[in-house]
Amino acid sequence: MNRRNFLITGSTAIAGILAVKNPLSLYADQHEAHDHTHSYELPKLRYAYDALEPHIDKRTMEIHHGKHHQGYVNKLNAALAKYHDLSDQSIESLLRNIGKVPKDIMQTVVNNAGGHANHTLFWSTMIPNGRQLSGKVAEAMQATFGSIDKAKEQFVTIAKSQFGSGWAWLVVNDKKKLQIYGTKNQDSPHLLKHTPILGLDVWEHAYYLKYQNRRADYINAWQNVVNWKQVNLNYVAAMKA
Ligand code: MN3
Repeated sequence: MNRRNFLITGSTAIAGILAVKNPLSLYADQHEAHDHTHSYELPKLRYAYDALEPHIDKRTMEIHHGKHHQGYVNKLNAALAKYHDLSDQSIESLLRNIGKVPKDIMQTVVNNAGGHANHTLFWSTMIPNGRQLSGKVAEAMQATFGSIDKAKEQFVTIAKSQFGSGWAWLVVNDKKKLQIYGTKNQDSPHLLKHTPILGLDVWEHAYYLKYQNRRADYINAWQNVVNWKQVNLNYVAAMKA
């Protein structure tokens, strides 16, 4: 291609872009974007569905993220449809201010805003091959629980013994101290004004396809994909907040 042809091709391409971006279509884009700020969305994963294999299998990830998590997001948005202003805040803020949510949708918001926040944290604290535990959170775990091993053991015990559906959590509580506990269903630590920095989903939907009744095997396998680097970032952010 000679220079003259290139210039013609280039200006044709620019004309094409301008034709698409006419004022009407720009307005449509903005309008759509504006609507999106009033609803919650399923976050994209930072890794592929099969990236956590063999510890967490691809099919479980597809259904867990694409169906279960999407379901919480859809039900949350449906519940908030008639209380538009409530969704104009972060999911954490919605949960922390649960008292401001109207009674007729409160439990639906607890369940589905909880489901959305819990799973969003869950995906972000996993990564292929995992990351080493170090930094401020490691120091704090040692100081709070006696040793890293004791902290991990306590977390695993909570996860294994959670009866029925629920979560195990490592949180920064309202006194800025680390704490480990479990919650039922999708109850979020944010409801207590605690900041979860690591969560493990022990609902059967999180592991049944691969592990069936062997929850302990799932919990052990999950420990290979924990992104402790992210947990440390979460810890540092929670302590500053
Ligand atoms: Mn789940």
